[in-house]
Amino acid sequence: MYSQGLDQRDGRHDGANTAEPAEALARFQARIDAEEKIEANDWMPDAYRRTLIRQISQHAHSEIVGMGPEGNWITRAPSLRRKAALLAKVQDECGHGVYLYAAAETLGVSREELVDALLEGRAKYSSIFNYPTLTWADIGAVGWLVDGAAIMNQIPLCRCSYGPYARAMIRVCKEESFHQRQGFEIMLTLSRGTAAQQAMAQDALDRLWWPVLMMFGPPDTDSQHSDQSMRWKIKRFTNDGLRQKFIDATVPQAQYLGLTIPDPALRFDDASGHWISGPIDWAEFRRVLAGGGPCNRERLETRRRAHAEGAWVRAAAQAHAARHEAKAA
Ligand code: FAQ
Repeated sequence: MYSQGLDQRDGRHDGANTAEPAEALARFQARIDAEEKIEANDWMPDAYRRTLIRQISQHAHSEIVGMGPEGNWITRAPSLRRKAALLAKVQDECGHGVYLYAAAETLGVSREELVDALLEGRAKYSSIFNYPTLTWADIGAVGWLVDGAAIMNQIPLCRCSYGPYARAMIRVCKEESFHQRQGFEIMLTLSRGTAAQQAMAQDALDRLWWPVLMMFGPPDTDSQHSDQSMRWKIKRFTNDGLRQKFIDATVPQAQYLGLTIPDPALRFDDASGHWISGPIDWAEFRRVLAGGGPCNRERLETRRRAHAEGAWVRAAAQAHAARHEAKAA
């Protein structure tokens, strides 16, 4: 019930729907290869549509569930300035969820269907949001690392072949970049602070580093969807490719902060020019996806409660719209 399994209607992701003429599929692929944007009313293979609905809705759910871990700290932010920035960030995340649900709706699903899948535990959202935010430093680390990873993954999505998703990503990325800055600035303040503050910053990095690396998804060898999504130019880089870019960008930032990446095997490889990470515990990733993360249960219960408590708002909005329509008629 608390797992993150997705309701897949036919389980095929290879784009080979036998009912679709080979000629139409070839024309579609030619448009993709020519870097044309696919728009909502254009013909598209059924599997392309389903892949996008899956990815965009999981992304939307991540933004909405992701408000929780930070929302917990709004009332405990250490100053008015920190509180205002955190409030704005959490509101932005809500906005991202709304754009993304709207982008998914252009593919012929309703927001209600998508939200029900989340609330019933049938839809996935990013594994990272099943970890707790235990101290104020976690808010810095979430901004620095989680938003940093989100940007690394989302900048290429601005060039996704599906127009509505690509356009939504442009604004989302601009806002994520402010989020990353505010997180890094919190970490900078703590790491230039007292010994206790430095220890708090290091502890947040220690707990979040590995879960953040898992945000990029399973290793390429285990990624079910990457090959087809790359052919369709939904994804522009593989999971491992983006994870490596993130590690290369983040290690020097940690060094600047005077913090230690909790990976004794981490080393710089002169030949490739990359930071090489030690092994990632993929058993932990699978456990979190199966519902066994530290906060899976709490996150879904919070969403269900928020949805139930918001029922009167939805009812009032619908009544208002119906009155307007009646008046116009
Ligand atoms: N957590 O074959 P692949 C944010 C699933 S936004 C949970 O490699 P794909 C903003 C995957 O869905 C963070 N599930 O899949 C923020 C698939 O399951 P399915 C979210 C994961 O799609 C910041 C299965 O494993 N960003 O943080 C994860 O080609 C701060 C096999 O994987 C997006 O959603 C995971 N980490 O590549 C908010 C970006 N990784 O559907 C608040 C858009 C994989 O077959 C505070 N999404 N899975 O049952 C993507 O780019 C892709 O979907 C990937 C996965 C890269 C996440």
